[in-house]
Formats: sequence, structure tokens, C-alpha cells
Amino acid sequence: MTEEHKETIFSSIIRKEIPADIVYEDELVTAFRDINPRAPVHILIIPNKLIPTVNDVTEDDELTMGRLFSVAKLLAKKEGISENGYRLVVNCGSHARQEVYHLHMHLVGGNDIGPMIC
Ligand code: DGP
Repeated sequence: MTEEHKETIFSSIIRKEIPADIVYEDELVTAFRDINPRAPVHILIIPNKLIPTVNDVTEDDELTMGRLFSVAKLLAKKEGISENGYRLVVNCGSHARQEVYHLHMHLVGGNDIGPMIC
């Protein structure tokens, strides 16, 4: 593992070494509630494989990247926010204020969330 591919706390969550409110998991992705929710529903959907940022995504990851969206859709329905809408956010790098260098999709909704909350 290179310095740029150093594990984060999210790898520990996937391995269940530290607690998290996991709402979905399969062979490609895991989803759990954000520790600092900025909306009534705030879930992070992450690849099980450590991909630090969008810049590190390769063709081999296309199935996993697609799964992030299909799980977002599934969870939005499950959480009851499909009809009124929600936002999916993926921050990449320092200018986007990415905090955790394990690629993650924020699923946020549950009220009118206004502009730019993640
Ligand atoms: P970002 O700025 O896009 O890198 O967002 C990182 C998010 O991860 C932030 O909303 C807070 C969340 N987060 C950080 N550490 C933990 C943790 O240990 N558990 C959970 N559930 N969420 C975390």
C-alpha cells in the first residue's frame, strides 16, 4: 500500500473494527450514517476497496462506481426521500475539502437542504 493509498477510519468501519450505523453492505460497497449529519438523512456510501479519491478511479472500478448510484437510489427509497429529492455529493481533494481519503458518496436529504452542505 502506497502513502497515497493509506487506510482511513472507513476501512475499519467496513471491517467492523469500529462501530458505525451500517445501513447497507454487499460485496462491493458499504453504507453507514454520517457521524456529523447535516440533514435528517445523511448517509455515506463507500467502495469496500480503498480508492482514495475520484482521481484514483480506474476502468476496473466502473462496476463499483455504478453500484454507489444504485445503492443511493435504493437507500433514498428506503429512507422515504425519493419523491421529494435528495443530493449526492462526492468531494475530491483539498479544494473540495475532502476530509477522509477513502472515496465516499454523501446521500443527503429529508428536508430542503439548500445549497452546498457537504
Ligand atoms: P468529506 O468532507 O467529503 O471527506 O466527508 C467526510 C465525512 O465523513 C464527514 O461528513 C464526517 C464523516 N465521518 C468522518 N469520520 C467518521 C466516522 O468515524 N464515522 C462516521 N460514521 N462518519 C465519519
